[in-house]
Amino acid sequence: MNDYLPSRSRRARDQVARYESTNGVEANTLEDRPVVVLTMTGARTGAIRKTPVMRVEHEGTYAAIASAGGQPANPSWYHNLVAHPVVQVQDGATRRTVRAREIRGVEKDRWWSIADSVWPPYAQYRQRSPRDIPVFLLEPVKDA
Ligand code: F42
Repeated sequence: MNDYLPSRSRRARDQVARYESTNGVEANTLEDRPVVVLTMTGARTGAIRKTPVMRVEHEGTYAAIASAGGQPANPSWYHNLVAHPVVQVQDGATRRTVRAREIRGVEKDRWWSIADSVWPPYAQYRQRSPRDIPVFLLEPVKDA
């Protein structure tokens, strides 16, 4: 059950395919802002799922913003990260195994300011979305 099921979104799956096949040399931006690729396990299918998200990084730690453009519902990948938090983040040629942890409160506020500096439209998404947009920290998984 671990086959790769590409996204229904053509833009997302094409970006992932080009990003992966060029080690992030191509298809590495959205409107000139940097992008990374998350590889995860589907919450319901157990299949491998991939999605591009903005590259929100600070001092070696990454965050993933489940904004889905401010849409009313969380993106599917939100549920995948909750169900199976150990995921992979590809930044250029570098792939890291990380554990996704949803953050709240002061910690979340701090990461919003980092995220907004990378992708200013996040502030508009927060204003217009009826949901409290989730933010995950992607923390390195240490070897045993
Ligand atoms: N979306 C963000 O939320 N944040 C970003 O920072 C972001 C940046 C970004 C940059 C470039 C780009 O091209 C797209 C970007 N997006 C960003 C959009 C993002 O890639 C997703 O398209 C968007 O967030 C919507 O996510 P989604 O997972 O809802 O995507 C839909 C269209 C989708 O493809 N669904 C899949 C499908 O084919 O049906 C996946 C379904 C899935 O994962 N199913 C799970 C399973 O078990 O397999 C179950 C999930 C469940 O609901 O339980």
